[in-house]
Amino acid sequence: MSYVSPGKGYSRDSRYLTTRITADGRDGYRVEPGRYRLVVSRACPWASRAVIVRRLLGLEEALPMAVAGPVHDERSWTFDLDPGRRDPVLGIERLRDAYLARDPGYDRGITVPAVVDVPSGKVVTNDVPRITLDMALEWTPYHRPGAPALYPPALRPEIDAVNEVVYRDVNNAVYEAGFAGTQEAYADAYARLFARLDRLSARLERSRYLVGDGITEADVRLFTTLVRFDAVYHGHFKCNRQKLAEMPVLWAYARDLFQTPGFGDTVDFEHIKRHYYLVHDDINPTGIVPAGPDTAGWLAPHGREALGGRPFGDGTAPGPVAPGEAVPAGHTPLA
Ligand SMILES: N[C@@H](CCC(=O)N[C@@H](CS)C(=O)NCC(=O)O)C(=O)O
Repeated sequence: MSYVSPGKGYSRDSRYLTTRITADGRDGYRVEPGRYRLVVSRACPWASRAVIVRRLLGLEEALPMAVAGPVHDERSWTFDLDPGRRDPVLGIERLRDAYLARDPGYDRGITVPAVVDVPSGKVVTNDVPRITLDMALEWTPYHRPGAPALYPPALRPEIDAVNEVVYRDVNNAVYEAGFAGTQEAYADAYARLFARLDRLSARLERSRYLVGDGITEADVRLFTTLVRFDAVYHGHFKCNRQKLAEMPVLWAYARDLFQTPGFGDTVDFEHIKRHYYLVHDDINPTGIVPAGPDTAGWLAPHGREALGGRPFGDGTAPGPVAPGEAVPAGHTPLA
């Protein structure tokens, strides 16, 4: 597959299916437990936001999840981890089938995360920035007792402002570096990325979390890029001024989150590496998946309790990972 356009910078297709699942059902899809299926890949940083938020809020039963295999072909993500290589609830082999059920002429990326309406088999939404906010705001009757407020009204302007620069200069900039088709485009993305990481590091030196004194949506969005940094962005995407493990504040911040229930227990380093190094075969034509880095360091003490902060605000940490949702031993340092 071709991800780089020679002579050009990388431009992300962010035209989403923007239908929303809401408490009042204004777009025709009402919040209803068990009606929808969240389709993800654990490799994907955008999908991983939804995996983490779903677990922090305790939506596992209300919004069941389908995990696609890490390596997709040019047509689609596939359910090749499931018995018979088929999602047991949707009954399909490829996520593409749910996109075509929604729109037989659908000609854009078959992307995760996607939320599928189980009765009709149609994708309702793949609107990445909206999916997690709607989990926080629209699914409240189904949140677990003690669920944190990930997008509290008083903090929204600040969370939105942080999210905007983190998207531009971190979440998306690593892709702009990795898929750059000119030296200039690469240099621009690299400079923006590390300048922003320096600023975030200064901010996080004094404060345990990005906004307020507890975990918010902003932390989830930064974490999903940081946790992939040394495994794929440093080498495969050439974001190599330093490794995360060489940036002490950000490394401690990321370890703190990793060790918090709901974060590290959703991360599958094998899926991450296999996806990036095998799917982007134009920038890794040998298809060799690196053996490292050693992930044991994610469990080292981080010392950030000293900054204070209340990870879950007035709430509590989520309980154990739901049955059947554990990341396989050998794919995580936690097991
Ligand atoms: N396209 C979304 C993000 C979702 C996304 O790109 N997911 C990737 C995996 S990390 C995907 O599903 N790619 C498959 C494809 O584009 O065919 C965005 O612009 O924010």
